[in-house]
Amino acid sequence: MPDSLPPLRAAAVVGTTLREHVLHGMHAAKGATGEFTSLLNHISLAIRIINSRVRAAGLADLLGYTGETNVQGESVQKLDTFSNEVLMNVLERSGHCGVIASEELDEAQLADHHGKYVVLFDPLDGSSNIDTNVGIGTIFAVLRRNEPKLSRPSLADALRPGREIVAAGYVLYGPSTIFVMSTGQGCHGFTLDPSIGEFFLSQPDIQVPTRGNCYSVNEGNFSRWAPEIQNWARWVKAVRPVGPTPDGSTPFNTPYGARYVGSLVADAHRTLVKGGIFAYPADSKSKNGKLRLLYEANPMAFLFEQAGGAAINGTERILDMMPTELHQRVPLILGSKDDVAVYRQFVTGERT
Ligand code: AHM
Ligand code: MG
Repeated sequence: MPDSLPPLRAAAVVGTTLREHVLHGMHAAKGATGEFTSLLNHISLAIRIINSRVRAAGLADLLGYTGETNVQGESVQKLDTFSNEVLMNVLERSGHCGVIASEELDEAQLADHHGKYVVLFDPLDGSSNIDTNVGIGTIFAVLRRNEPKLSRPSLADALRPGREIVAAGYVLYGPSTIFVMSTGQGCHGFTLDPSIGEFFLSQPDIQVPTRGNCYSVNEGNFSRWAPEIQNWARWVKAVRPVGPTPDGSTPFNTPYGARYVGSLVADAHRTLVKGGIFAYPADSKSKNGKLRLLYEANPMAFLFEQAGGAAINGTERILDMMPTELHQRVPLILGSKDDVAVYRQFVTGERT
């Protein structure tokens, strides 16, 4: 080694861990008891366990289907079941959850009577991509129960609008494992160092660009969409005249590029980092869209808003929707503010 290298300083070498980041937030919050911090640490533990199995799935006989069908009518993969059991187990043992609900369970589980929190999750999103080694993920939202000391946990604790979320995140098991999280103070990305099993802050304060140049949608559904959605899809592919944008940024005159993985976590993560738009609209087959409000759309919407982006169901802000059912589906459009605004204009008829 050349002796001209400067000596390494620990502060520059050891980054901020997820644990430290969460703890820092707790110290800043008045009256914090440490339960929220402990809950997030439990979620992080479950994620590291799921990650280790996802990484070795082909070796551990974890690929393929269980032969069962879940409440959504979808075939259950072995990794779906495993991920669900890990999260359930870790969350129940945390003692902080009054209600736990998962894409893989028919009903919400009413857990610890004194648990202050509600955790809603999709344990393994993009499961149709598992067997082909394409990016998959975990998505979750945390809400605070109403009056946990006075009332028993109930489904009503979970059926709250997304604007009441106190923390949300997703994990993308991609080339590296990335954990994107927000506790309402910005949106931050952490990368897992697999050699020591610790998440380190790698993308502090993520900001979605105001406008992007990619659209992400399953265009195989084109013939099933309403005419206004078809018009939007024609618009993103059209060459448009250059004109000034409202914020004075670079005008776009080329068609948008298409990027669609088919795993919400992967498509949303790319959109969060690079800008543009992700859309899963309603269609004649999926009349209310395909994605689930409580554990897919709401946590993503929370993260995108924290990063300066937007999320709507076509016309309405996702976070303002009042859920009526645990597994409710919703059209989901999220991404750069300007791109989401253009989509909305097509839906409302301001653009044709
Ligand atoms: P899953 O949670 O059962 O995996 O299903 C949700 C997935 C999303 O990850 C993705 O955005 C969408 O469904 C893909 O649907 P399609 O195959 O219709 O494009
Ligand atoms: Mg999913």
